[in-house]
Order: sequence, then structure tokens, then C-alpha cells
Amino acid sequence: MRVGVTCYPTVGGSGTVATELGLAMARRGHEVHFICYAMPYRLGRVPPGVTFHEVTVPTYPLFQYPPYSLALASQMADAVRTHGIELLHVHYAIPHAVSALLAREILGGGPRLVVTLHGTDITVVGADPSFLPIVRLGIERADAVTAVSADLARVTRQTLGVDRQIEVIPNFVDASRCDRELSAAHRRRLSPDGAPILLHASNFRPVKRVRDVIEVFRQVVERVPCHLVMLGDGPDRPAAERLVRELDLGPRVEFLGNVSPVEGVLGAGDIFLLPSQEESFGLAALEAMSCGVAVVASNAGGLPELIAHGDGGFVFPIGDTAAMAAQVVALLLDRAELGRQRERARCRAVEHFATDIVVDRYEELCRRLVGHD
Ligand code: GMT
Repeated sequence: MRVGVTCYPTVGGSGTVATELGLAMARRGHEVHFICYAMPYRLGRVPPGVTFHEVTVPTYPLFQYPPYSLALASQMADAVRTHGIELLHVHYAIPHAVSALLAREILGGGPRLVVTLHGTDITVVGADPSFLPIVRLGIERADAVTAVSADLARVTRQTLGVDRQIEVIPNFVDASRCDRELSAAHRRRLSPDGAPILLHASNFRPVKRVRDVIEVFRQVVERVPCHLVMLGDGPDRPAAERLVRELDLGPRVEFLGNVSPVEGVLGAGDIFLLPSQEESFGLAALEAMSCGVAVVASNAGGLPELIAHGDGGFVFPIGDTAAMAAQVVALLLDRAELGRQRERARCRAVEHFATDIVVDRYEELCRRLVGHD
């Protein structure tokens, strides 16, 4: 098959999933064309079977808002025409879905369209009245729509008022990216006293409730010595760093920003904290689980589909930092149980969310639409 993939190329779950899926499809012999405004951060050296098409947006004095969606549509149409692309797979509905529809208009028909919904494209930005009608159009007109959790599929139908099939295909992880040696080296540096390590990784947006991460840590460290490692970057990071200083937690908390490979640091931890307000899936938690890290999270959105309470992870009501902290303390005080939970987290990631299992489902969907056996 010849497939065009569009995603946000920056660090983030949807870009990671889109890129890893494209790479997996290329390894399976398909021709994959990434059509994005920059090289996806996870692409690295472009392997055989993969082509990158950069979308450039010309500037002009009249353009206070350069029309990226239109440049993307033109670039999609051009790539389809030149390379005989049979299917466009766009990740994150805004604006990719409607750009793909426009590309089909330009071509007077053409490729099949798959839209994969990732979360805030529906729950936050997509629900905004300024985008809702255009997101609904993209979803209604696509040949197939997938969502990364059943909860996101349900919320999409409810929020947009659409009544169409949305296939649930969860995110996936390649556990071989975990590197025990690298993680051991990180652990020696991050915890010179050998105390356990709590982790958080996100884009530090308000939906992540980063203050709750710090509040949980504050309650835990009062009872058990430990460290907190914060990965990623975003608008709430300065306030989080300030809060850590105000609470006098500085010596025990490190903000590392975006690190690569993230699994190196994730594998150095014991427990991953994800107390989000909204979370359609929680890819960072899955990555941590695949490296043998237990998860303590909120029960927002699709998190209970990823985390089976008591089996490698625990979920609690959003904002219940006391319950989360009590769970973390219980695990840190019972090292045998912590070890069992960490192993269960790894098993669950590998048994339910391994790359091959999930890529099979996307490949089957694409074949069905394109009509290949
Ligand atoms: O908008 C975001 O927070 C980023 C977005 C992304 O592009 O990574 O995250 C969403 O997609 C991820 C990949 O499917 C999911 O793992 C995240 O749970 C989801 N974020 C939210 O729902 C807040």
C-alpha cells in the first residue's frame, strides 16, 4: 500500500504514535509518506520505504494567521498525485482531517481517509465552538475514524453529536526501547542515596494537573524518603518549579525537560504519576509500564482502559491526591509488592499493547479500505 501520514511533528503522544505506526508499516513493506510541517521528532534517520514531504507556508503581509491548513491540503494533493498514495491517515483531527478532505476536493476524488482521534482534538480544542463544526465535518466525511480509547470514542459521539462508527484502536509501545544499562546509569545519578524514584512526564499543560504531582510527592516524601523526576516541558513548568521551591522540595526534585530516549529515564523510576484532568489514553504511562514502572494515576478519560487497578497500576478520582499519596506510600513501604506491581505493569504493556498486536489492526483497517488482500 502507499500511505500518506500527517501528524504534529513535535514531541507528544500523537506524533509518537503516528511516526512509530508509519515506521512499522514501512517495515512491513508499505510505502509511507510523512506530510508534515517539520520532520517528525521520532523519525530519526529516514529508513527505506519512508519519504518526508515538508509543508511550507508562505508568509504575506496580509496573513496575520498564515493558512497552514490550506498549504497542507495542497501538499497532500501533490504528494497523492505524484506518488499514487492510496490512503491518507491523519492523526489529531485539527486541522488535518479537513485538510485531507480539501485535498480530495482538489483531486476530484482519490485517496481513502482515516482519521485517528487522540484526545484534546476532541475534548479540549475540538469542543471549542470555533472548531467544533469543522471537526465534525472531518469526522463525518472520513472513510474510517479511530479513537485511542473507548472513552474517547464515546466522548466524540457525545460532544460532536456524530452518529458514526468509531473504531477503538489503542496506542502501542515497543518494549525493546527500554535499556536497562542506560536506566541504571540514570538511576545512579538521579538517586545517589538509593531512595526510590517517582516520575512524571507530560507537556505541562493545565489538563495534566502538574500541581497534583507535586502535592502527591509532598505527602509521600514526608513519610518515605524518595525523589521526584519531572520530564517534558510546557506552559505550567515555571509555576511547577516555583511551587517546588516554595515547598522546599528543591533538593529532591529534578526537572529534566525533554530527554531522548525518554525510556532511558523512565526505566530508572519506580512509580509513574499521572493525575490528569483529561487523558484519552496516557501514552507516557504505557511507556513507563513497558519499562517495568508501576503507575498511580487519576481515573480520567481512557486511563482505566490502560491501567487495570491493582494490576501494575492504580487509578483514583481526579484530584484525590491523598488517596494517590497513600497508595504510593504503601508501595514504597512494601518493596516485594512494589516489585510485583512493576513486573505486572511490564507484562500488561507487552501482553495488551505491543506494537505488532496494534499495528495488525491498523494494517487490516487500511487494507479493508483500499481493497488490498
Ligand atoms: O493535547 C495533548 O495533550 C497532546 C496529545 C498528543 O498529541 O500527544 O495527547 C493525546 O494523545 C496521546 C496519544 O494518543 C494520548 O496518549 C494522550 O492521552 C492524549 N492527551 C490527552 O487526552 C490530554
